[in-house]
Amino acid sequence: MDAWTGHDVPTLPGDAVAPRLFDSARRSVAATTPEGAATMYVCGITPYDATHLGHAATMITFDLVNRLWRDAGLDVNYVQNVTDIDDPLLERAQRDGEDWIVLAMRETALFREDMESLRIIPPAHYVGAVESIPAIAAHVRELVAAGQAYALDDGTGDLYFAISAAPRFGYESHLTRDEMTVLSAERGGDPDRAGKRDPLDPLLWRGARDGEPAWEGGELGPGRPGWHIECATIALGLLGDTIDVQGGGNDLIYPHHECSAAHAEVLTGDEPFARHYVHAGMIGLDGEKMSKSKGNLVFVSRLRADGVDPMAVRLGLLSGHYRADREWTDDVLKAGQERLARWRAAAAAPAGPSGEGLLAAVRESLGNDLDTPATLAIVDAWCEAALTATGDDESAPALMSRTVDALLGIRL
Ligand code: 5CA
Ligand code: ZN
Repeated sequence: MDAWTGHDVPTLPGDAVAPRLFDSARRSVAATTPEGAATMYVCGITPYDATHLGHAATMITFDLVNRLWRDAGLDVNYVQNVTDIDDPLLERAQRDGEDWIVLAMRETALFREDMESLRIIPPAHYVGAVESIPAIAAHVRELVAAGQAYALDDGTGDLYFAISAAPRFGYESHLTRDEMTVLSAERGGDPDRAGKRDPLDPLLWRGARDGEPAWEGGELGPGRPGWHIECATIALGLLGDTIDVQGGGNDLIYPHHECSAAHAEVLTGDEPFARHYVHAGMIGLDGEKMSKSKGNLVFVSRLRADGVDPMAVRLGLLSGHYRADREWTDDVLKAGQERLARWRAAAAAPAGPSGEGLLAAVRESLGNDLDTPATLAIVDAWCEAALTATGDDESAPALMSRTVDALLGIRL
């Protein structure tokens, strides 16, 4: 499907290196080391409601990775999916008496607008689950043929992946089986379902049910794809066997990213699915994770309709570290608005401290696992100096403006 429209990204003088990022599998920060083009797959929305600030924060996180790789002179092949068929979408459509396709199309269109307003560089490939069904079904057939997947014998036509086929299962999330069982039940899995070989085995293909959409699966029979195989198939098809970064929020560490990696690694003969599993913290409101199912949401589109500058929203979200679970409050937004105004004023100053010095410091702090709180403090200090007529680099305000545009996505 179509992505959104991008903006020009300024190029910056001097050299930069690829960022160091925390990897959930290693449990430490490590340099990203793309060979040729850098490849990134980010888990996108399930379009049954509007984009909230949690989605925005996660998309901004991976937008920074994209920007830092480009600044380091790398080509970036970025893929994002849209889970445009899954249980939550069908449930919401049913609740509201709406056609699920209309719902998905409307919310995806709104997401595109929100992403554009937040100056997120669009992915090279924006891919829906529905359009990927033939490729997903082919992968499921391969897994069945290899004995790595099995059908339940309850007549439903539901097929499961045998996690016993994935020797490294668990390497990404490092959870105990008990923890996995709890999370699996909370996040779309069905550990209690009778007839599975292992309670943690994830669904690969759901046999057709009355009143639910279904697609031809060849020997699988009609049905629709499971969630984890969707992302494994889209990533493998467009990015190859091993990607540099598999990204998403930390609510996807288990089961989604563990199971996607297991599917992919079994399909490719054990090539590691990702060199880095990178996870953004959860944005909360009133002490709870912002989520469509809880309904405690602040929508990007609502803020835009209220006349809030998306750059202030972006600065608000960047003021916390991407890995931290953190709260969105009115004060976070207010601080973002004030900072934006200060930065704009400073960019219009006649001179300031060294622009090259600022650029080097920003590259250094962002390259260090996207340390945006430190980066914002560095830019704040430069602005303070420029506004109090400290420093005589007349080219610095223009370079400061290009720097925050290119690396932070903040257009002054
Ligand atoms: N379609 C699947 C991924 S394949 C999905 O999780 N969709 S979603 O709409 O629930 O979330 C879209 C992206 O936003 C995911 O990367 C998810 O991890 C992230 N996300 C969801 N809620 C939050 C939140 N409160 N804070 C930060 N990120 C969030
Ligand atoms: Zn995903």
